[in-house]
Formats: sequence, C-alpha cells, structure tokens
Amino acid sequence: MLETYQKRKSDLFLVSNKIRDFAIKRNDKEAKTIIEHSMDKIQKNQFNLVTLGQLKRGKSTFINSILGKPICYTDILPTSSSIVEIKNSPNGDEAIIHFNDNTTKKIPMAELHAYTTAQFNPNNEKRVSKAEVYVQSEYLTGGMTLVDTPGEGSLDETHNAIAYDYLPKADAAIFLITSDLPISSAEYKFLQEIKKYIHKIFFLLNKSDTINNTDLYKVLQYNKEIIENRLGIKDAKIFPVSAKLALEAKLEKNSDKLKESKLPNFEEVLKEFILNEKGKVFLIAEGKRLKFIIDKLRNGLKLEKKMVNTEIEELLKKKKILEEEIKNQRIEKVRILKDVTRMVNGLRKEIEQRMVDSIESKITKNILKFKEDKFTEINQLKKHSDLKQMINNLNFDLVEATKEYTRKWFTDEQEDAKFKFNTEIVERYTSEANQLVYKFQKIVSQLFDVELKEIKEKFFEKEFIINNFEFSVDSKNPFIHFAEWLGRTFLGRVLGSQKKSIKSHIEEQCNEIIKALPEKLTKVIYAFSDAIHKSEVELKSLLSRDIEINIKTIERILNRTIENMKNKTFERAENEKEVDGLMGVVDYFEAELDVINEDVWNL
Ligand SMILES: Nc1nc2c(ncn2[C@@H]2O[C@H](COP(=O)(O)OP(=O)(O)OP(=O)(O)O)[C@@H](O)[C@H]2O)c(=O)[nH]1
Ligand SMILES: [Mg+2]
Repeated sequence: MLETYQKRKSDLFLVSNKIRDFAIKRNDKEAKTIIEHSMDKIQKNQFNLVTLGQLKRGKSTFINSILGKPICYTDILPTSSSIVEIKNSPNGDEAIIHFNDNTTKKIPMAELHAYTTAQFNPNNEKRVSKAEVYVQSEYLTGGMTLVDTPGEGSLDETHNAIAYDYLPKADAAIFLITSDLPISSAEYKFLQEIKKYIHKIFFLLNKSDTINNTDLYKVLQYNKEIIENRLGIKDAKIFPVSAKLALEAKLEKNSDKLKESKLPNFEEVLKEFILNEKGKVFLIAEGKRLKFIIDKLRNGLKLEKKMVNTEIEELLKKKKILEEEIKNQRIEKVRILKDVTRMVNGLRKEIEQRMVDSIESKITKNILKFKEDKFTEINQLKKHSDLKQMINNLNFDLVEATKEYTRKWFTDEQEDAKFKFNTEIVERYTSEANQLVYKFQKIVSQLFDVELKEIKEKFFEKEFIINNFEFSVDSKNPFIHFAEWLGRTFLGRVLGSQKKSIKSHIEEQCNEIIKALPEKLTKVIYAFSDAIHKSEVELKSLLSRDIEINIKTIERILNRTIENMKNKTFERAENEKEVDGLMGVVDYFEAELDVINEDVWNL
C-alpha cells in the first residue's frame, strides 16, 4: 500500500510538472505560481520520524533493522553523538556531513561513524552539526526522513541537548524503552518534554529477546499504566520488538527469525500511519488544486479563441469596458480586506475577554473541587501507611489535574473560536470574494459571448491552533519532605493531627496555583490571539491573491491577443488552430489527472 501511495504522489508531481511547463510556455505567470507552490508542497512533504530514548535503548539498531542494513553505528558504550538524518536516494548510498561553520563534506558511507560517534569523534572535535545519509528504502520514499538521535541521559551533556533541540522539528517519534527495565524517572521526564512537541509517539519495548514472555507481559503492563495514566497518553500502544533479531533476520533473509523479532507487527502500524495520517488527505487536496488550475487554463483558452475571432477595434472597445470593471473590482477588494480586519479584531477582543472570564468557572472551580475530594479521601483514611502513600502522589496529582482543567479550558475556547472564525469570517468573506470573481467572469462571458466554467474553489480552510500548547505548573514538590517527615515521626503522632496539617498544606498549594493562574494564562491568551491574527493575515493574502489572479489572467490574454493582432504576420485561422491544439493538451492533462485522483481515493 505504501508503495502505491508513493507512486501516486510521484504521478501527481509529474503531471504538475507538465502543467507547469505548459503554463510557462503560455506565459501564464499566475498558473505557474500556483502550480509551483503545489509542487513545492508535494516535494517537501517532508516527514521527520525521529527515534528517541535514553542511551543504549537500541535506537541506532532499530533504525538499521527498519532499513535492513547496518547504516548507523551501534555499540555497548554510549555511541551516537550527533543527529543522523536518513533520506531516500535512488542512486545508492552516500553521506554528507554538515559542520558547525555551515560547510559540508561528502563522505563514503563507511566513514559515517568517524563523524557521528563519541568513540571516533570525542567531544565533537570535528565540529559536526549533523549528518545526512542517503539510502534506498521503501520507508523513505515520498519525503519520509528517519532520524537517529544521541541517547538522552549521557554523561556528555552536549548529547542530551542535541536530542532536545531536535524535538521541534519532529513530526512523530518512536520512543524506545527496553524490556529488561521498567520505565525510569529519567525516561518519564524526557517523555514529558517530548509530549510538548510531538503529537504522535510510538512506543517500542526493545530487546524483547532478552526476557521470557511472562516477564515481557508484566513490563508491558507496568509501562502502559505509567504512559497512559501518569503521562496522560491515551490508548498508548507499546510494541515489543527485538531490533537486533530483526536486523539479523533481514540480513540473513530469515523470515521465521523476522517474525520472532516482532518487528513486522510494528512495521504494519507504521506504514498505515504514514499512509493515512500523512498521505491520502494531502494528495486529495493537491489533486483538487491541480484540477482547479486546469479549469482556469481551459477558461483562458476558450476566451482566447473568441478574442482571436474578434476585430481589433472591437477588442479595444471591450478592453475599455473591462478596465472600468477592474477598477470596481479593486475597490471591492479593498473593502473586503478592511471588513476582514475589522471583524477579526472584534472576534479577538471577544475571545480574549471570554477566556479571562472563564478561568474562574472552568479551572478555579475544578481545583477547589479537587481539594474537597482530597479532603474527603483523607478523612476516610485509617492508616498511617495509606496517608503516606497518598502524599507521595499528591503533588503529581494536583499538577496533572490543574493541567487537565487548563487544557480543557483552552480546547473549549479554541473550538469555539475556530467555529466562529470559520463561519463568521472565512465563509462569509470567501463567499464575497468568490462572488466578485464570478461577477468579473460573467461580465467577460457576456462581453465575448463565451461560456466559462464557474470555478468553485473553497479558498481557505482554517485550522488555527497554537502549537504545542502546554500550561506548566511549577514542579516543586512540597509534599516530599512532608512524606519524609511523616515517615520519621508517625509513630509518635496522632493520625488526626497529621491529616490536619496535610490538609492545610493542600489548601496552601491550591491557593498558590489559583493565585498564579491569571498571570500565567495571560501569555496563553495572547499567544492564541496572535495565532488568530496570523490566520487573518493569511486569509487576506489568499482572498486578495485570488481576486487579482482572476483579473490579471484575463488582462494578460486580452493584451497578448491585441499585440498579436497588431503584428503584420497575424493569421486568424493559424491562431485558432493553435488554441485548439492547446485545448487538446489541457484535455489530456485533465484525463491523466482524473485517473490519478481516482486512484488516490481508492488508496
Ligand atoms: N539483545 C538485544 N540487544 C540489543 C537490541 N537492540 C540493541 N541491542 C544492543 O544494545 C546496545 C545498544 O544499541 P544501540 O543501537 O547502539 O543503542 P542506542 O540507543 O543507539 O545508543 P546511543 O546512541 O548511545 O544512545 C548494542 O550493544 C546493541 O547490540 C535487541 O533488540 N536485543
Ligand atoms: Mg545510537
């Protein structure tokens, strides 16, 4: 399936390329710009799938197992010391080293380890910033980049920073833990960080060959519980694998061993993900855009054919009429853009105010309820040991609960803002801009007595989100020393008085958080308002572009025809034949595109 998807993508790229050449030949700058933008997107449909984890979990081995060959250096000692980006190459293997001073150097693959490992490049004395490796693999076609990172938790602090710095560039992560150790607190902390940047995380329980199935199951359940309940990653899928066995199996072409490595189970899910979450939706959108360009090109040719058959005096007269309408169009365009600004400003004010107002009902109230629930729980506790256990989790629970309420507050507001922005602004002004475009087309249609296809393109679909929204709560844990104190003194104390001091501690913590909320959330509110403003700018530029493209396309065809006619060698019949020929070419492009679009739907 993945191969078919890659094939469709490259088909789409090839058709785009042909249409672009056509647009260039026709001197159609507007069509050329839209197609190039689209081609750029198809080509750059880059997806960075990054392996992450503490040191020695088998990240590099895993990458090799996926590729089926030993590309990344692996060792029993801390190894990987820089980022290695692995990309597709149809022309065999090669590697490019990037240095801190922005220079690059091509090297044979066999020398990769000399630049990217702590053993052969200690303290990064060669000043490497990253390595790019080109190999052929079905996973890497169509913009997929696999990224190997240095393990987190190395004594060499620079290694840790390298992996952290890469997080904003990652689209999805494969997080490796191992079967022989339950998730550690360092892993937990690293994951909390990763979660802020990366929406999709796959968990691999590597080295499954080192323990028996009963133990494997135990570790799996334990880790799942932590990832889901403590980290709040719902329905976490953890795949037990043995990267080592899988690599051996692929090299030996041993299918039983490959099955034993359990890698194929994960590969299936990974392929499905690449295809569905990234691919299909994207290809459908780009296919639609190309169809839209084809309609535009055909309209232009129809118009040109009519113009060729009109006398020059007549054409000049019509040009005058059009120029008048162009003036009107531009006045209307400015009016639409101004209206958008005014409406969005209003919406932003409304949303900012509402977000401030709802902190009380959506967050503060819930924190107070959390407090009351804890109090009830404490009142019911009968044993010192239960109390102690509860305190151990208290800080964590409070912080997580606050984050949850805040997240809910934010997503509610975001949903609402998105709805209002899309219905009250995007839809309304897209429709106004569309009408303006149609009006012009209609005038042209009537003026030249030619039927033009109405191009119904929804200009803009808005998804504004502030990326990686995360509300942080200070992680200082006042309950830890409290728990210690309790451990030392509970023998001599009465349970009741301990409960009382714990309650007042909770009270204090909750109050502190509630007090800090407005200031902390102001930043979130402004960032959100800013994201809406960015969407406004984007919307205006699209509306303006589409109105202008419509005007300019028709102006260009008209001017070119008039220029041609002034030329002594102008032959009406000759010109008409040429336009007919071009129309045939456009029909052919369309047929080709229809086949691809249908295949994409059926993927
Ligand atoms: N038994 C077993 N050993 C494995 C497996 N995967 C990796 N190893 C071993 O674990 C060690 C570390 O593997 P690497 O791939 O270098 O680990 P890494 O996470 O890339 O390490 P750093 O880059 O230093 O963070 C090597 O000795 C591997 O052979 C596995 O599935 N089973
Ligand atoms: Mg490594």
